[in-house]
Amino acid sequence: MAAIPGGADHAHDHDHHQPTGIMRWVTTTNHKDIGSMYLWFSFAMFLVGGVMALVIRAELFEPGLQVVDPDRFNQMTTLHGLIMVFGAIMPAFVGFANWMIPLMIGASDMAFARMNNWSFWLLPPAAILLTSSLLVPGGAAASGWTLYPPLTVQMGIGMDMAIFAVHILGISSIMGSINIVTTLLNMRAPGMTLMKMPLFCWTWLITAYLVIAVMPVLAGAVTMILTDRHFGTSFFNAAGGGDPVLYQHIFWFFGHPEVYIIAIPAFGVVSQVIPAFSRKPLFGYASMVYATSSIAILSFIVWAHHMYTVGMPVAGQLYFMFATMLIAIPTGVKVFNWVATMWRGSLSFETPMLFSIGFLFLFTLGGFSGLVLSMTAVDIQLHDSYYVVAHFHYVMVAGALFSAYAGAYYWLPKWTGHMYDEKLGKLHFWLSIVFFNMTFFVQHFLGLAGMPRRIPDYSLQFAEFNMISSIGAFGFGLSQLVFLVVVLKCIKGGEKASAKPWDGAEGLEWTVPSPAPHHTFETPPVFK
Ligand code: CU1
Repeated sequence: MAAIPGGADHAHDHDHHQPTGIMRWVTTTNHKDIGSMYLWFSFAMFLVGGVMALVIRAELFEPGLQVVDPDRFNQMTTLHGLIMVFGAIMPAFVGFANWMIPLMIGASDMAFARMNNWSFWLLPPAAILLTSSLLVPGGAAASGWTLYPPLTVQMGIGMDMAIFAVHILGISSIMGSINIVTTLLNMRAPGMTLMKMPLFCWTWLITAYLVIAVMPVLAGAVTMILTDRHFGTSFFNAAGGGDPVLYQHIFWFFGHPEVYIIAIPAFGVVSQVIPAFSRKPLFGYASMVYATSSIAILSFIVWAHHMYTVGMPVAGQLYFMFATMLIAIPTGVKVFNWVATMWRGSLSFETPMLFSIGFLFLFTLGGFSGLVLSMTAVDIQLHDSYYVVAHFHYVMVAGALFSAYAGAYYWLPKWTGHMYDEKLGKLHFWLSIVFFNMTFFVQHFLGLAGMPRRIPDYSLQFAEFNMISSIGAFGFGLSQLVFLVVVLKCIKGGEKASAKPWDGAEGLEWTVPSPAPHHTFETPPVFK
């Protein structure tokens, strides 16, 4: 091989000195290694957050207090939310981004390969900090994942640990997003214009901007809680001239775009999978890009639909109601495009397609219950009820988790070189979709009947639906172990995957030479 200083040979030379064993993973700058670590980490966190959900559902299996005391119960709801949002879903999609973006655009790696390593390795300490706060005096934050003051100004040291963990997790996702933006804008193969990028790349470009815009807002909000707690400020303390409602405004200015930080990469995955299993190109590519961008922009101007009950002026309520309803338009465009992609396609229903169609049905259902909640008059009745819990689990689980599964099954042959066990994959899908609906569909009825969220006990009238929901939750939790079996089996062996295992409209990432020419920013191109 001809010697190109700082070029391909540099990488080649490097191979001889590469650390092995655990040090390989600690020091790696390879986007595939880092992608795999993100995915494994997020699955581990998914199981930890899942166990907490099962503690919650065990307590709610029947009326009365049986499993945990109310304080522990509240700590479970808080950590379940924080872990699932920041530890499971977001890192999962950053894992997909790391694995697939360089392959999709023909880049050799992410732009900042070492920062990529750092972004990942910030996550385990943050996760340990957050979960170990259960062990300190007073226990973990018991405020719910939204960390509303004045409650959070008064809690014990577990709250400080949660704040610090949120800071670290935020830094990690900001660095990951800077890496993604830089990679997508600077390292595309010649000829790949922005409007030729696979849609997954587009969705991550938009998501990364959202992350960079709103994670610092959350960091600001929790830092203000921190200074209210320890440094004598009164941002959120009415006695000192502050206002607890201010926190809600700042938090939800982050929190609503956060919903789309979770959902938009999921849209991207589904937009890769549905065309492949329809043997057709994606319908309405340009409209997908514009719709996704519109959703992202609108997500900044609807935040107070989470706070209709704080006593805002009617004009404010009306504004936030109509602005929220506007989001249904670009979302409708996307759903229409996915359906039109399937229309008259040569469909097949392997596991990735099943999860994508499951996503399509159930995410749309979650969108409609969101539309119900967007109406101020209705929301004032349903605020802080199980209807809200049902709504956002349709968005988070059937939306984000199902599409993550769609992507994982779709790309497992690319990642491992083996086909996964299709029978087990389908079993995983059907168990998931049945138990998911058993868990969460009935929660709509609980909410409509007036059952409040974040409460460990309830009156007898809610008993039946809670029992159904809890059985569903345990079924759902156990079903996820099928996925673990599928992945381990697939890594260990199985039928060899061909270059185009789905025999259809797979994207560029399946055929691109890998690794591509060496041109990350950290080994600058040499001028000849
Ligand atoms: Cu929102």
